[in-house]
Amino acid sequence: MKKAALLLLVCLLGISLYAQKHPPKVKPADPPAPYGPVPTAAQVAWQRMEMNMFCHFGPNTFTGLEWGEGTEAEDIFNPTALDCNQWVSVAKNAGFQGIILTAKHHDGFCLWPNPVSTHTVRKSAWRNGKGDVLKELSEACHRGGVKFGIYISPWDRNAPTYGTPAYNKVFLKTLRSAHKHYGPIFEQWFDGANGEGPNGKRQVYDWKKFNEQTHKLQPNAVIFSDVGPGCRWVGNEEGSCGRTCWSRLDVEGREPGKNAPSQDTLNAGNYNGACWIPAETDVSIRTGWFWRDSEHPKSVQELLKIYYNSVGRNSLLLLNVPPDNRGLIPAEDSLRLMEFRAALDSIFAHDLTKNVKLVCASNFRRVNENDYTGNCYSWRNMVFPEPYCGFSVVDDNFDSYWATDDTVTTAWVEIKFNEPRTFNRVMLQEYIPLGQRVEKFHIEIEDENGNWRTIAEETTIGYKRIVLTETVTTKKVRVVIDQSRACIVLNRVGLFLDNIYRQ
Ligand code: FUL
Repeated sequence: MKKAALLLLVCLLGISLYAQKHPPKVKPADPPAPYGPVPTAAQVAWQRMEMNMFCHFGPNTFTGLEWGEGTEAEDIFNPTALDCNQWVSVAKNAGFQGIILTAKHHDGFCLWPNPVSTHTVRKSAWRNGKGDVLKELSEACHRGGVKFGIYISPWDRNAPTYGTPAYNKVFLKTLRSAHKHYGPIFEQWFDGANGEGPNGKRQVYDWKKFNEQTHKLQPNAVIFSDVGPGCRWVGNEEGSCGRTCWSRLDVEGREPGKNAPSQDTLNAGNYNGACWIPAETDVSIRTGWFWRDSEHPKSVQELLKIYYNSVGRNSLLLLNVPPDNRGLIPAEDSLRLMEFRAALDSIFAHDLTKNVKLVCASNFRRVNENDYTGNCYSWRNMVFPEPYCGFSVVDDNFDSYWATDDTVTTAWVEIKFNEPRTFNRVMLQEYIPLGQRVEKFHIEIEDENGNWRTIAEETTIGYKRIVLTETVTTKKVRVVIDQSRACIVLNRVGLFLDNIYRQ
């Protein structure tokens, strides 16, 4: 009898080992078709950077102005201890993936020896006219593994040709000189301010040519402006993206500046927007964009609020950290950034879904109901893993996702713990290479009596959504997608406990 039982056990073990090595040869379901406009590979890579550092630096750093007149003497620009390696190390330690520098602000002063301008570092006494901030920063970024981007203001209060068609040619040459010598550039920043030039005229910009040439010389550069085409202004400078935020925008007949979509539209995107133009939230760590001795960095609480209202709302955060008149990031700003980083790490380092064993979904796509295991459960180390099952929302692979059948636009995914867990942040991600779909969802937990209780109701998700909830303790959490514009495609659900930010 004992022998028979042993034999049976050995057989079962053998079958199970065999099955693990030789899963049944069933054709997996087709992946979902893309829905609506979708991002380019460069836009996906850009969005995944999440947080970048902005550096406003130039004559204004020395005059205290926000908008220089364009008449400042070149010698005004005289950083006494410029060290771009320090900027890069601050950025890296703070968790920024890229740095964008004001290579030319509205005053027209160029931080590199632009051959088509006389208002540049070449004309200043700084380093006997041999200095080049673009060179130093681009090289420091390259060495440090941080991506490099540039802001080149089309508005120019110094260029004598400004306000005439000739200026567009000068501006194209300016762009060319920066793009040819300091790349690769991950983002080209065009602001929308368009005031008068030295001759009292306003410029009619040739945006089409500016964008075309940029794409030709820097094919992976995402172009920022009020209307993209790579990414868009979020509509304010307070660091707040819309609670509903579509990465879609209508730009037909629109231009940066006066002819841009309304600030509300930029904040929320267009529900049926024809183009994929995600929101970028630019905001300064201090009051102004340029350094001033009298100003100080925002608190960790304010920075966390900005983080939740930008990265947590389907936007990229571009945080301005202005170098001072020595050419260094002041100690108080870098210390504040380290505190901010430490806060983010302590909140997001412990994802409660990390070791979860069981995830259940009300639906997921497979060729037919009889394939594989035939129920809605999926668990870690499944013998026959299903590519689109619920478990995909807790694995670490960006490209693996939970996806429902083509016709299913309302469904839930449930995370089950063995022991109760406490959290107050729910992080969700849609797999944006296939478009943005979810327009209404809510989060439920099971209470100790076995009743489901809603703890949050929201609209869009997009690349990343962090929902702030009350602090709850539960063994079961459900993300319920109430309305999706096509089948649901979610690649991540994370659960965290934030003991730092006071909402
Ligand atoms: C605006 C500019 O006018 C400000 O000076 C600043 O550079 C901000 C980021 O963009 O359009």
